[in-house]
Amino acid sequence: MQNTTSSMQDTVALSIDGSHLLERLIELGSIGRNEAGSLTRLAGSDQDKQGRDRLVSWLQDAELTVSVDVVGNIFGTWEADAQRRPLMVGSHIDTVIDAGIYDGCYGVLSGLAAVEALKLLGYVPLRPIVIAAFTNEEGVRYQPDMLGSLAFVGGLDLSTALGAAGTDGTVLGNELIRIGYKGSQALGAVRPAAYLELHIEQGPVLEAEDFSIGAVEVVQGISWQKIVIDGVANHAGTTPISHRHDAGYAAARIVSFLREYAFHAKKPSVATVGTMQFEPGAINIIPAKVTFTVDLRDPDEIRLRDFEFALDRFIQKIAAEEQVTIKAERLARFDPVSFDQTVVSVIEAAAAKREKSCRRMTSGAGHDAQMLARICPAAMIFVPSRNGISHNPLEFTEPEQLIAGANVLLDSMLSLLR
Ligand code: HGY
Ligand code: MN
Ligand code: MN
Repeated sequence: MQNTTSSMQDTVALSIDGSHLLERLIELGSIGRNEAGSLTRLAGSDQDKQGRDRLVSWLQDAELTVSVDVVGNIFGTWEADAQRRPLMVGSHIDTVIDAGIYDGCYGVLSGLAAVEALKLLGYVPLRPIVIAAFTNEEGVRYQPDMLGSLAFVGGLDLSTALGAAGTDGTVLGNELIRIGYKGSQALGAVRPAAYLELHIEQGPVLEAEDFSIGAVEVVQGISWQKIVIDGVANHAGTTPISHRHDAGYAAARIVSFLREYAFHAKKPSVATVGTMQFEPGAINIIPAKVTFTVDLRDPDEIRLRDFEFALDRFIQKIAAEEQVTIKAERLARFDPVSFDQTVVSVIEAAAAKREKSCRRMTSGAGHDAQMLARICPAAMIFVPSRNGISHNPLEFTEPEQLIAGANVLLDSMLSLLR
């Protein structure tokens, strides 16, 4: 796509303002910290509002048109020929509990930095460019995860999205109203021509193999369930083992089954029990009820289904052995997603142009891009995570790696805009 300053782009080594990006990452990462200093900005929370407000002010400073849709997705649009579908660049700014500062925020702020770099150069886009921050990508307080982008692409109806029940008894729609982010823009009012998402890898691959950039071609499948085990409360001292209906024991058996199955299934199947509550929860009462979550992932849909089936069979076995009742409720289920090969190649070419080593890879984490891929060509750019750590305050990526990734995003955007 030619434009008034395309020749300039070819000659001037276009780059984002790296120090400004790093400053904003740190500033946004300072919003939502408790007195102990840990960072949590769960979707729809006061902390989420503070982060959203800060992002909106940055989008406005960049003279983008800010809009919010009915599930709270935030869009900053660089207006151009409205007859042409926009290029969308996005991610999320909600976080997990006790989070790092890069997950999601890095992609949104790098998209903004790329737009600012283009504006500074006098670039005149012939199609709109939209920076997006999607609601509740993490899925910690409300399920499913990627809820905002899923609703945006038409994968979740509005009432179900707004009616999502929080782990804390709240309802997403009410919280969005409370924090002032239940917008008026209809779902899917923006139909992107293509979507790019820059994100930290959150895993060990790029660092272990010494690559600067990941050109992501697949996001693995995700299966989230809530398991409720009902046993019988009884006295910890007087109840013979043979007389027990111990919900805690049954839960422990399921947790170890998941690890053994995933371990013997060989990589890349993974399983995680991240939350577990005991009731009534006393040292000397055999647990009457245990509620916990199961997160299964695999890039192969058949293997993921096999895992779900094996878990279901094991649950039935344990329920019969311990004489407890076990119910499973689906919280989220997304098949593996393959990204658009043209967009993946654009990312590889952009990395090569910057002389950054790049490898194609699968994402172990879920991302908004896997939802956008349902409605337009989409792909992701990864940068390394130190020690492969994420969803942890130790999450870290070297500044020069962050800046390299943002410049590859900028070049990929320009290629797609052409
Ligand atoms: O769970 C995930 O993969 C993402 O961080 N929401
Ligand atoms: Mn993320
Ligand atoms: Mn995350």
